[in-house]
Amino acid sequence: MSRRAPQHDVDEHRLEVEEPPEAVAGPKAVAVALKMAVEQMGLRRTSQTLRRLNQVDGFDCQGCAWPDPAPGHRHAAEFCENGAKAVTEEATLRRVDRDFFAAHPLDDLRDRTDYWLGQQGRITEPVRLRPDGTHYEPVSWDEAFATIAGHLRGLDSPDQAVFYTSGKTSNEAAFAYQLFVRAFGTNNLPDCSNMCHESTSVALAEVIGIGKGSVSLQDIHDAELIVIAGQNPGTNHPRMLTALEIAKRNGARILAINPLREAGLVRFKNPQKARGIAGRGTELADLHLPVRINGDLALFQAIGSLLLEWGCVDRDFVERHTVGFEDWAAHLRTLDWDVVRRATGLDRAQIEEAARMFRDSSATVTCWAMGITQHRNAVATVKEIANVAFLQGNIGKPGAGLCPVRGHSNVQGDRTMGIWERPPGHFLDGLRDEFGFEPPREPGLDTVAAIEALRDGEAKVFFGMGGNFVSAAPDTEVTEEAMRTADLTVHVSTKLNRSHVVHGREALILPTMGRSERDLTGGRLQRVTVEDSMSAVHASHGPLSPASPHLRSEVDIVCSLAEATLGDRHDLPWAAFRSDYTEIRRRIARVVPGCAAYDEKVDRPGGFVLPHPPRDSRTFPTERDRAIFTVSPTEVLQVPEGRLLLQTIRSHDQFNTTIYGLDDRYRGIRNGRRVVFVHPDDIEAFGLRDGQRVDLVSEWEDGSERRAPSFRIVAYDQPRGCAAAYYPETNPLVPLGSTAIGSNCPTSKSVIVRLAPDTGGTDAQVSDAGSVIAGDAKRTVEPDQLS
Ligand SMILES: Nc1nc2c(c(=O)[nH]1)N[C@H]1C(S)=C(S)[C@@H](COP(=O)(O)OP(=O)(O)OC[C@H]3O[C@@H](n4cnc5c(=O)[nH]c(N)nc54)[C@H](O)[C@@H]3O)O[C@H]1N2
Ligand SMILES: Nc1nc2c(c(=O)[nH]1)N[C@H]1C(S)=C(S)[C@@H](COP(=O)(O)OP(=O)(O)OC[C@H]3O[C@@H](n4cnc5c(=O)[nH]c(N)nc54)[C@H](O)[C@@H]3O)O[C@H]1N2
Ligand SMILES: [Mo]
Repeated sequence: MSRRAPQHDVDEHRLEVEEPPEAVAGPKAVAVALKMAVEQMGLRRTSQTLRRLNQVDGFDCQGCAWPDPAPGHRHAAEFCENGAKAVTEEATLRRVDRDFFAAHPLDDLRDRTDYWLGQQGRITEPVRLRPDGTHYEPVSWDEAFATIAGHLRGLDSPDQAVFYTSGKTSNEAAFAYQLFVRAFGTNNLPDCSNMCHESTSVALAEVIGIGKGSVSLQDIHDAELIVIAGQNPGTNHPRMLTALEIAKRNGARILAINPLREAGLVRFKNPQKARGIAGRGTELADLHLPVRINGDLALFQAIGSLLLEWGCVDRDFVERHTVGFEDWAAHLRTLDWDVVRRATGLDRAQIEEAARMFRDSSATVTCWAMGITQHRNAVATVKEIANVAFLQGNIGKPGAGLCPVRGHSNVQGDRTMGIWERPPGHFLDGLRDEFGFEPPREPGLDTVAAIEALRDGEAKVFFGMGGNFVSAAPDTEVTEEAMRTADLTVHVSTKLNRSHVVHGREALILPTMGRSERDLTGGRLQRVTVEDSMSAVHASHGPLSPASPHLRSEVDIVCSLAEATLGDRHDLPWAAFRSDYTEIRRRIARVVPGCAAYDEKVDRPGGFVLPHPPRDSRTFPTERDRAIFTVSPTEVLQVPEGRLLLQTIRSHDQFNTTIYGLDDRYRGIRNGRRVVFVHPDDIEAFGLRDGQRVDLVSEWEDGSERRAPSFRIVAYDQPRGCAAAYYPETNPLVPLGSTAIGSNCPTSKSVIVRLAPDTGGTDAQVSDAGSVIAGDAKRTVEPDQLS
């Protein structure tokens, strides 16, 4: 399979490569964020929004899920460069209105990148694409709901519809949405989690009894050792750097485990402090282990075996709170160090140095993200991380614990609210008892299974609550084809993206408010609630007036759709939900475990923290009522001669498929995204040269090949045999069938590729990269029209 790169995306005439910086954040970060904000929002709106971001009486950043400091400990500017970009992206004054759609037929929009589409601005009214239509056209809300309801009611079975969620949706909208979907009759609720931390959720649920992390922000501050594995906080969770700085000041050591020496793990200049502006900043990682991609399972086994050998065992914890220790220890005693060396690319001395850091710490927090979860053996790797924590009793005590760092700002809350294709029985019992109908019990489709069902004609309607399914999902060509076979695709969105232009026979875009906007649904000022990566739940109120008077909130959209589809079936309180979200919170309090008195508790300054038995009392609600040591085989991911193991990552200028700009400052890239980072010796061994353009061709076990054209080779330090390139440009390379065992998460961090002669796009005479802001995107509203 192959596809041409969009011409304006092949930016070889502008792309610049320089040395990555030695420190991150600092005044440069503030300057970059403010420039982008003022360009798109104007001065007044910039100050109006950023002032309220992450404040107790303000709104929750729609960027990442990193927690806020306790009330009283927040800065006047409690946000990071990338948080400011996320707000700008939403609060921009650019607009996509009916004239835009009239001027841009789908044939035109289909050739645009996600960057161009996103830069056009906020969508202002609902639009519809009729069967065989050439343009999206305005449609009334009522007609839109009637169209969707007509399709849904016409299905042979509710299981022929798929209801996706991205992780920005508020708890109120998520709860109402899953209630609607289950009342309609299906558990087909795939979400972005299925491509993200699903491996974590599955592994932790099995071994500690709950699929969430066990630490608080205070634990990070108090830790003696912080391990950061497969995560790039400088870009993806920049406010974590402030917590790491505090921890360092308190004496913590930091161990970074990452094939790349990410600038954000090296040195941090806190832009909120004079010291950060003037001085050299804080040294972060004490040790960086440049692990080979996918070597973490073997690495944690090796660390475990050394700790065992050195007698570093918390006997009391192991005896009182765990099962399976003996089997695990026996397995590690047979560990083959040659296999470890090949899997990790590290020698024994390096691993011993890391193990000594564990040995010398009596309170260790281990953090991880996509570098761990998006591999074939990801679930086993997370369990191995847990094994090492159990060994030293590093869970359920101050300064210690397991810390999966989540992605989307409310992805964890959405799951708590029931956005889950495999809901636990007790959750469904709760819904039944509260709402008096029998919810479906059959597990639904996750993201990969949903694509397969669409592809095979088994699913016919796709409904997306936020997100950009087509670009975010693996195997772009297969996914796009699957979407095209649908009878109807619907997206509740703030901005245009590729999922709107690769559509079913009929398509709708329902424009919604973002979190920065004042929600006056039902004629009253509504607030919503969200949960961060550390299970803290709190309220969020947007300060801005909505991007257009025709927008509706996600809650409103769900309730209206439910009324149109279900009529008075099951007699559910949609009108009450819509007129006052307090009514939804009252129901959440009665259905969702740990949420008693929800509405009162979320209003406390800083909100409240959901219960977590391992963290709170060292109780482990697993099948064995204890924490479970598990045994996994030590593996080496085999890469054939002449091939590379490619990981697909985020640049500093994007939020998932939303591209803020074309720079990746911390990796020394300017003005381009089609780059592939390769070790200089590998470049030479392949007879290639730095700066050359190549196609990336992935090879899958069934013999099929996938091609992503025209990437510029950039020599970059990392373990031999490894490579990195940006997502989503590389999603065409990830085979749909290549997923993690146990969680079905696409293996976006281990794709076997070869570098092939460039076939597409090199003839680009003019790079359009710089001109995306030109033309239609100039159609902005005046700031004075808004308040
Ligand atoms: N600004 C910004 N913030 C974001 C996002 C964004 O796109 N932009 N996305 C949000 C979302 S949804 C998520 S899930 C998170 C993602 O946050 P991250 O997980 O930090 O995101 P990635 O860019 O995928 O980076 C993965 C990191 O793992 C490393 N890595 C890759 N393979 C391996 C491996 O085999 N072993 C080890 N040890 N390391 C490996 C990579 O070098 C890289 O540093 O960020 C969230 N926050
Ligand atoms: N190759 C590869 N693929 C990956 C990954 C990877 O590392 N490598 N990472 C995976 C991960 S971790 C994740 S989480 C997924 C992300 O997958 P998604 O969550 O589906 O993707 P996003 O890019 O975050 O979605 C952006 C769109 O959301 C809409 N939006 C923004 N704000 C709002 C809002 O407030 N409400 C509504 N209704 N819509 C809004 C906008 O229209 C915007 O275009 O991608 C996954 N795919
Ligand atoms: Mo994510």
